[in-house]
Amino acid sequence: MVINMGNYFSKDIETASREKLEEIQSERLAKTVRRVYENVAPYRKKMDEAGITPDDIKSVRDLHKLPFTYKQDLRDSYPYGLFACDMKDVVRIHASSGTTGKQTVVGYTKNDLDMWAECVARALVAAGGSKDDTVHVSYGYGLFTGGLGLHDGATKLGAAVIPASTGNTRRQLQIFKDFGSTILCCTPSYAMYLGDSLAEYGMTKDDIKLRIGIFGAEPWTPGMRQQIEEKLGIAAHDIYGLSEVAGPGVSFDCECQNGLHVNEDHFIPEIIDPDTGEVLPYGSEGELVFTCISKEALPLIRYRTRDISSLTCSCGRTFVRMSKVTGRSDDMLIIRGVNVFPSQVESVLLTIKEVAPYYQLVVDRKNNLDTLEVKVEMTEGIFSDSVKGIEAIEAEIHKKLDSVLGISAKVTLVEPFAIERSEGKAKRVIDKRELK
Ligand code: DLL
Repeated sequence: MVINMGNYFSKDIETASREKLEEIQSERLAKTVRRVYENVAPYRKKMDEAGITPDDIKSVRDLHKLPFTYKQDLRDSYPYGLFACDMKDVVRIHASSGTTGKQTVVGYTKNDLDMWAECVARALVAAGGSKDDTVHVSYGYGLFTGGLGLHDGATKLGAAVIPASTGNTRRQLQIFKDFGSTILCCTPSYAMYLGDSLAEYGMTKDDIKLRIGIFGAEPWTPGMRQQIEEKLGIAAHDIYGLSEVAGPGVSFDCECQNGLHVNEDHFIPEIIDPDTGEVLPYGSEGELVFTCISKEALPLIRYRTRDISSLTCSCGRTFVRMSKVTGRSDDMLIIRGVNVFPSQVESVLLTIKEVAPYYQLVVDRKNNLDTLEVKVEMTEGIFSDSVKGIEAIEAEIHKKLDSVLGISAKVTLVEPFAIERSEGKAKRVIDKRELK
């Protein structure tokens, strides 16, 4: 296996020994814990309550002693209460997209932005990118971290960046063709949509030069990867991140396309049992937790992501790999006693060409019985491309869902773009039972 590193400057750390990496992590962790204890009142309080002092944290092996941080802690300290630096040193502010409640605000110093750009540049290189590429960024620019995150990473790499942002599909395709975009960065569902739209605008994948995709910000299945690769003629790579920890680039997949390497010199990952908080061994599935060990403005300690994944050893790069995030712990639904994950629904929808992978699960309770409705967006070309009627398509989805989920669901086809999106991400679950 040839590792894509080019002459990239992070080669040393990405292939360092585990011992060397742990040494760096331990030193950075101890420093960070001391800094938050001294500068962030809510952290000091939490550590005092847990009976922990900065002197107790000497190495990564002491990490488990520290209390967790939750999204609620950021909300309680809204907007800047968990910042560990002086506001005059903050040079950028972003906010999370707020798909699950009030937005959370995050800040970066100049050094934080450099570190973040470096993490994203590593992702681009691992996917086969170089300074000779033309990087087309179709994530949203603004408070969302996707647009500027990929932008700064590609700039750091020395590539030519096209800040296309979201929307106006015809224009995006025209830019692919005229400007010669070689790397596309956007949500996987938008990549699917762009692939489907080529024909509509009289183009084929041979009219464009795209060769790599850097897709993330929402869960996507291996089936979706395959379809995007075929539609656009590219290698589709996964990039993961969350605003609270940094943004895109917390982890990324490489040429193996088999798990995402965590940038462990900046973020220490753990997998825990979401119910008990117990740290689980490599290979076990559980909730991802990250500790930021090099950030200045917002170094979150043991941050509970709610994302479900597992960790495995690496493939040549030193950094540990996390499995593709299949969903969030708060996305898993228990309907009539059966566990239902949105990714199961997606895998069914991918087998039906008349619908897009934009869907929403609406769960309710009627006469003490849970009900599930699956709303699915039709593709724009449904009526010209298919001879099936809407009822026949709904019935087909119903039947397939029944066999995959093991429960019966009402299926409703809705117009393209009818499902609410935030920063390109569809809101996939509405659980009305919580409100009753
Ligand atoms: O979505 C950052 C990002 C932008 C990542 C662009 C990748 C590309 P937030 O808006 O704070 O930040 O949302 C973070 O999105 O906790 C996951 O639930 C989900 N998520 C992000 N990347 C992936 C991925 C950005 N590759 C939340 N696979 C996270 C699955 C992902 N879920």
